[in-house]
Amino acid sequence: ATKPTSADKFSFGLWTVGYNGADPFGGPTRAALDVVHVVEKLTELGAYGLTFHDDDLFAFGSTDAERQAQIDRLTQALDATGLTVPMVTTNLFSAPVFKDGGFTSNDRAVRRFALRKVIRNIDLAAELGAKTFVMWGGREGAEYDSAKDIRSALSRYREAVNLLGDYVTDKGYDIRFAIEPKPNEPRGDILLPTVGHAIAFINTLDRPELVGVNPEVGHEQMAGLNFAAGIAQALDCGKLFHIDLNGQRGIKYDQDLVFGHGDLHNAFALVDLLENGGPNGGPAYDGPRHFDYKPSRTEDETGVWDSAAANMRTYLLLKERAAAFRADPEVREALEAARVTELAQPTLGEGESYDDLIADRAAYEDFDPGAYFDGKGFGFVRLQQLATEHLMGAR
Ligand code: GLT
Ligand code: MN
Ligand code: MN
Ligand code: MN
Repeated sequence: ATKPTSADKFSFGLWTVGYNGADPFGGPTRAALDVVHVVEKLTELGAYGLTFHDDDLFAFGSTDAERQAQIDRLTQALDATGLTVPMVTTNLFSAPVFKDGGFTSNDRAVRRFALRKVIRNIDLAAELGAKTFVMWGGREGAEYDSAKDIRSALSRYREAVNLLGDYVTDKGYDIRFAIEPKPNEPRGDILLPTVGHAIAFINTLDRPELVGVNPEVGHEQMAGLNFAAGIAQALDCGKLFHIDLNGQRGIKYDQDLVFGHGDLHNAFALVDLLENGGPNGGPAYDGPRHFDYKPSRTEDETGVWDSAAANMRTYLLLKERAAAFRADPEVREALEAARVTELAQPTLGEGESYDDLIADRAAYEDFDPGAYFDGKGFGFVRLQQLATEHLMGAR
């Protein structure tokens, strides 16, 4: 079951496999890929979806005719292959005009232009049947504290998302928004830097139900955070609308490695959570498994497709390993012994009040915290070793 099928809901950004290898230190190592070729290759490899920014499909500044010609070429390729477009996003970061942001540029004319660019692309997203519209605000931020009034910037961000929420509602579009956090790069500091910041912001919007998050593995790890734990919290508040899977090694520049080619333990925990963390042990998330990685700058086109396949194969291998972990009787016993399952039990009994708790001598007066813990470890290390052995295929 490590051969991807459309039921696995794997999707890729056009900008991922399409990355030409340019970086701040050197030029491209690969030629641009045509969108029709990308649709064909992704279908052949077993993906179900392609996502894109407006500027990935038709160059910034295209005429209406050039834009439409590219949309038509994409639509024909989708019809021919059955590939879908589950998500669309707008590029508010590549053109020089966005160097100080789109929704939160200090320059009001830029903010008005950014909104128009997004609205136009939302219309396209609706036309193509995309259900999610991602907002990655990579240029929404600053290098200098004196340069940006953060509270005004957040007000303008809120104004933008509220307006777009009104727009999709009035148009009757079946589209929800997913904000993608990132702590830095390209800006020195980016607004809404982590999943937690984004969720707190979403709760201040006019239509919070329309907006969730699109967390990226590497972005949370750049902030030193535990990605799987952040995803668990996003699920806890019903905000996991989309997900960007990739790999990152530690707190440094955004590496966008293949999924699993970074913190493999956390990738295992993540797949286990997504696939087995639901209320009855089933999937906790049923949206696209979207890969936002970059084929390394050292690779040729064969390496591009090898790396695309590697993302999906790693996900499916981890899914198999997580199922084996959950099914192992020794793991079940270790989970019990470590009281992992006991955490699901409410701390107070059914109908018990704080008065009842205060009256319960066993909870306090007769509870001896010293004697209680003495000699009784939790056994978390044994459990983690079992997880590690399953991850390694040793059990
Ligand atoms: C850009 C960024 C990604 C975002 C994309 C969506 S664009 O490549 O680095 O993390 O998901 O705008
Ligand atoms: Mn990234
Ligand atoms: Mn990225
Ligand atoms: Mn991303």
